[in-house]
Amino acid sequence: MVARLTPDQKVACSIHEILILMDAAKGLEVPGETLEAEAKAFFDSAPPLQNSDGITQQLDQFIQRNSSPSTRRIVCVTSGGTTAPLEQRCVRYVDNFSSGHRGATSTEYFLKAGYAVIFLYRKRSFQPFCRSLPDDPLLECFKPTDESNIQVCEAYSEAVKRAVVDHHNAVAGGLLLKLPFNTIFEYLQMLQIIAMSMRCIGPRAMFYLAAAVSDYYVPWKEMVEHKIQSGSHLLDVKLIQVPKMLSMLRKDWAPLAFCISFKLETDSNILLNKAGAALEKYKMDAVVANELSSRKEQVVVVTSAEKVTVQRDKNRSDNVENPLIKLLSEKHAIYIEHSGRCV
Ligand code: PAZ
Repeated sequence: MVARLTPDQKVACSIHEILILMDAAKGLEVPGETLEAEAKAFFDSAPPLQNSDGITQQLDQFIQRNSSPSTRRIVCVTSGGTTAPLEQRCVRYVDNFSSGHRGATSTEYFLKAGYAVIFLYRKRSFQPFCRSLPDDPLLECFKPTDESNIQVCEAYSEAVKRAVVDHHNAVAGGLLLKLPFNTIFEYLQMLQIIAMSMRCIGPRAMFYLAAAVSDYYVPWKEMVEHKIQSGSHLLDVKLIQVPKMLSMLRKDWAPLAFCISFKLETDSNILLNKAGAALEKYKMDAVVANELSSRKEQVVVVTSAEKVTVQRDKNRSDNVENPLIKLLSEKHAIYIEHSGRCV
């Protein structure tokens, strides 16, 4: 697909318009047999992931530590939005709105439910245990007492203490592994490495795919190296569809895992149908359907058997993620029991 843009500093904003155009092309199905070839082409041409050996090593240690002889469940939570760069030496990129709130908050509830969590998150997105802190915690939570000392402001002392202690306990206790990404290339390569590493725990693995993943990207080899210059009135940007890696995850990377994907729409009239279609197409165990403006209030968990509405308990000033993780954790336990393949 070719999109025409005006070449100025607002490229990242203008991308919104071409995404609307490209949405119309989403209905075009990719024949099943070409998916693997497309996925291979994506990975073959992606810029190699930095420190992939180090990441694999961290994962192996984390999974080992949380496996034998324990029967602890491990969830990979993906969080925040991927970027699709327009230049190899990237100045501009296609982005999306995702803040990472869903992934970060869910991570806290998964830890409470006894899971070990691999948190695959967009750099600078929301982090677990930081929900009660202000936007700029470093500058707003601390104050100088004299030239060489700082202290926590009274108003935030409890929140800072809780965040630091809970985060430290989870990471130092070997229950939380945090892996950052920026681009769609990094995200998909890391997801693949994580899934392959988690294969050995079979159905005890869960994927909770809350990240908003780019639908379209510029293949690395077709991307210009340097910053796009603003010399003419039109800028041609050719974006192609990102291969549907959910199918690869289900079929090849982690076939025994319990897989939850998310479906976001702005039109509530199409949301549940789209979630149902994704459930079937990608053979997910559940799809969490959410509508943009109400996503923090309610979601619908769609499975082959039922559609369950999960709501935030306003009286307890709760998060919708609390009941959501309870429900998914119960479903995962049943899945493990029924799979009969628990390792
Ligand atoms: O990150 P956030 O808390 O601002 O938003 C969460 C979300 C809406 C990105 C997530 O719930 C979701 O639906 N992720 C999948 C989006 C998609 O359909 O690609």
